[in-house]
Order: sequence, then structure tokens, then C-alpha cells
Amino acid sequence: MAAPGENLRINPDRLWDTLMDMAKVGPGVAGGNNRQTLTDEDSEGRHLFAGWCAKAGCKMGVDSMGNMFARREGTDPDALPVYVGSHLDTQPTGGKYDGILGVLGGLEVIRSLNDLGIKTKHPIVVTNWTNEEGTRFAPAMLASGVFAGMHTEDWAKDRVDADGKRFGDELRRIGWEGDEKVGERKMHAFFELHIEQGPILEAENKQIGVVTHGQGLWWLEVTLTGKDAHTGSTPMNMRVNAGLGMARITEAVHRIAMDHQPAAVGAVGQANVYPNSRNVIPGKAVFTIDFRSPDLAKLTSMREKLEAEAAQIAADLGLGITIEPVGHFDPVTFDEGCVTAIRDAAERLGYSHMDIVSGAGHDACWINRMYPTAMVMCPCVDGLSHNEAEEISKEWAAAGADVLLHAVVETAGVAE
Ligand code: HGY
Ligand code: MN
Ligand code: MN
Repeated sequence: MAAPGENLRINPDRLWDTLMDMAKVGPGVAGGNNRQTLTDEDSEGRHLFAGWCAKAGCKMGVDSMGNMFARREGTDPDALPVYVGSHLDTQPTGGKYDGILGVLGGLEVIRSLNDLGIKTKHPIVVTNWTNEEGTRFAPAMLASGVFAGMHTEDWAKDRVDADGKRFGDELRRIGWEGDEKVGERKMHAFFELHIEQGPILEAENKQIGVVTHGQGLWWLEVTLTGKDAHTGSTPMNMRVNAGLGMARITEAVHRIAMDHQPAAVGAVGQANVYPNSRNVIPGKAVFTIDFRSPDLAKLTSMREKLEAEAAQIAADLGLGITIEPVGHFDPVTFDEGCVTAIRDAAERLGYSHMDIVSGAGHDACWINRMYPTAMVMCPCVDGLSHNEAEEISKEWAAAGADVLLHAVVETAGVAE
């Protein structure tokens, strides 16, 4: 398809104002957002997004996992749509842009095409994927994973949060369980705009990241079982301390990731000890390990080495241990054609750009298994994300949305 003219641009002020309006929904306590999936705040954000899409002339569809699809007609109704989008749910101490820039950047593409009276051949659909973050209900990218056939809908709907609430019940409670069968929609291509969530683009002074690959991931939930006992009167040699086991395994996670450098990361982000009382030796510890690498062999090796070492640590301390994989995807190679559309758009628009591997997981990682997919990234201040202080500039947001607009228009084709 013919490439758009370099003067085809989005409206930066409108995009920024829309981002700030969405940020008012489910505010955090330090300037960011706490709009966790399937909460009332998530529902409020969904209604706000749906209202904007209706005003932009889109027809909304919602599937049985709550994924939202706002469709702008093309001149060929039978042509498979070009999808754009990301997620509106946030971390509990999330930023205003992680995911949200991709959904509202997609809406800005529609609004700009409407302003310019441009009709595309293929329809365009803006998407909000349910539960990308995987914080309240593991794993991450849950609903796009069901859409891509990686999980069954029943398994996904049986996931429970820390309070024992079921995903399926919460989706129904907030009124966003749609009537479309998840996964039935077919795509011509999928593009996701996202903040980098790392320091590379800013450090390299680049406005655009052309995402060629994505890291693979393992989330391993470890449960250690020891014995509750008095922290004062129990002799050291009689203790069966699950908290000590967790500390040793947490250190091992860091060391194993360092042993697999370059391009490997590992940490424990979620940890609970029980009974969590100041003067009780923890008889139980439950925590999640997050290993990632763009290199499948390294990803596998880190998991194998950790499992062997954790078993030994547990044995040394007399602890029971279970390790349950609660999230996984292999490293991702995005579609060459879609990646080229993004790189050429950045070039045409005069934006500095570089190829980059995504450190974070995204819905695009699953959709890429089904349809031609690619991502465009913009920098974020100090590479900070999953933190309420997450920040980007209006210029970075606009550059990313301009590139998204061009990639979409080129792929959807401007109607004659
Ligand atoms: O965990 C991730 O990479 C994503 O932010 N859900
Ligand atoms: Mn995200
Ligand atoms: Mn995130």
C-alpha cells in the first residue's frame, strides 16, 4: 500500500488531554494510577473510553473476556481490520501511560483520520485488552492470551485474586462480560504503541523504538513450608524458618540472572510470609520469581538452575517446597513487514529511532502468534515504569502516535 505523506500527523494536544482525562480515573496516592483490572475504577475507565469511541463514530464490541473492540469502518467491509491497542488496567502503584498510551494513541489515530476525512480500505479497530498487568489475577496478558488460544476461557475465569475473588465473577460484577466469543475476531495486522518502560531510548536520545523482539518470561510461584515457632525461645538449631529459605532463594534468583548476562533479568517482586507476626518464625512463605531473557536457552537455563538450587536450600533448612509456573511465554520475534512499516514511518516523519527488544511483556506478544504484529515505543523519563512517578513528554507521546498512524494507514490502505 502507498505510504502516507510525511505531513500526516495526529493532534498532540488532544492526545495529551485525553491521557490526562483518563488519568483522573482510579488515581493513585502519588500522582499515578491504581486502576486494577475488574475493579470499579477499571469499569469507569472502560465507560469513559467507550464514550470517546462512540463520539468518534466507532461501533463497540466486547468479548466474553471483556476485551473491548471499537471499529471504524473501511471502504471494504469484508477486508480484515487492522487492530491497534493495548491495555487500560494499571499496576496498584502504576503510571499514567503504561498501556494507556497504546489504547488512547489508537483512539487518536481514529480521531485524526476523522478530522482529515481519510477513509481506509481495511477497517480499523481500537482494542482494550483485559488484565494485561497480571497483578490482581495472574498471569499477565491473560485475556489476550485467551484470545490467542494460549489459555482456555474457563481456566482464565477461574483465576482468583488475593481475596479469593474469581476473575469470571468480577468481570460479570462490573458488567463487562461481552457476548462475543473470545478469539473469533480475525485480524489483518496488530500494532501496539507502548512506553519503553526502560532507560535505553532516553539514554540513546531516540524518539522512537522499533520493537523487533520481546523477551521471554517465566513466573514461578514458590511455596515454602516450615514451622511457626517463637522467635525468642526457640533455639537456632530447632528452627524450620520459611522466611530464611525465601531470603536465600531470592538472593539465588539475583545471582543466577547475573550469571546469565548479558540480556537476562531476575527478581522476586511479590512475597508473603505467614503468619507475618513480629515474634513468630515464619512457618510459610509464598513468593513469585520473575525471570526474563530474549534468549530461550538462557531463559530455560535460569529456571532449571533456580529449581535445583531452591530444592537444595529447602533441604538444607528442612523446608517443604513447591514451585508452580504461573506465567510463561517464549521470546518473541515480531513480523518483519509490520516492523518495517514502523521503521519506515519513523524515518519518513523525521523521528530519531533505533531497533529495540522489549523488556516488558505486552499483549502484542500473544497476538503475534496469530497475526502479523509489531510494536512502536516511546521513551519514558529515567526508564521508570510500574511506579507512580512514571513520566513521558507530550512530544514523545505524539511521535509514537504519529508513527502508529502512519503504520496503520499504510497497512490499512487509503481508499481511492
Ligand atoms: O510484566 C510485564 O512485563 C507487563 O508489564 N505486564
Ligand atoms: Mn503495559
Ligand atoms: Mn505494566
